[in-house]
Amino acid sequence: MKRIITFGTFDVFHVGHVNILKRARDLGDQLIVGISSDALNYSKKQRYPIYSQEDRVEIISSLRFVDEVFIEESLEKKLDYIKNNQADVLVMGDDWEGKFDWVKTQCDVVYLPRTPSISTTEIIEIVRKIK
Ligand code: C2G
Repeated sequence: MKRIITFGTFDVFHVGHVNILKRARDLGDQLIVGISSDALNYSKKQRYPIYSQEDRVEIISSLRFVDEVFIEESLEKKLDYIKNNQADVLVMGDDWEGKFDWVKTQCDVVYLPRTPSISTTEIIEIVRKIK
């Protein structure tokens, strides 16, 4: 049984999110997703997500290729989350390339290419321009 773990905010859920979660799940048997809390998101990006953490948890846990979800409170706790969830592989998009190599003592780390031309930020900008 190979357990895959990944992390993200997954705000304004879009196809780039689907693609990384599906590809992550395909690397093993079970997919566990750490969803950034509203507070963590604020500390990283100086804005709160559009969707609350409760709604983001609801959306991600409804996906058939996701087995378990939990709230990620801090980037520094990554090693604890990996240990507690008995994960064998950490998967992240390649915008995080190299950033989590420090957990390689505990599990494999794989960075997957991002889906081009789509992001939450871009969607928010497009919607803002619509009158
Ligand atoms: N992603 C992707 N393609 C896109 C957009 C996002 O593959 N076009 C991936 C990102 O690389 C990431 C995941 O989708 O692996 C979630 O993206 P975000 O919600 O932007 O996550 P982020 O805020 O970067 O949080 O502990 C790490 C953080 O929680 C990651």
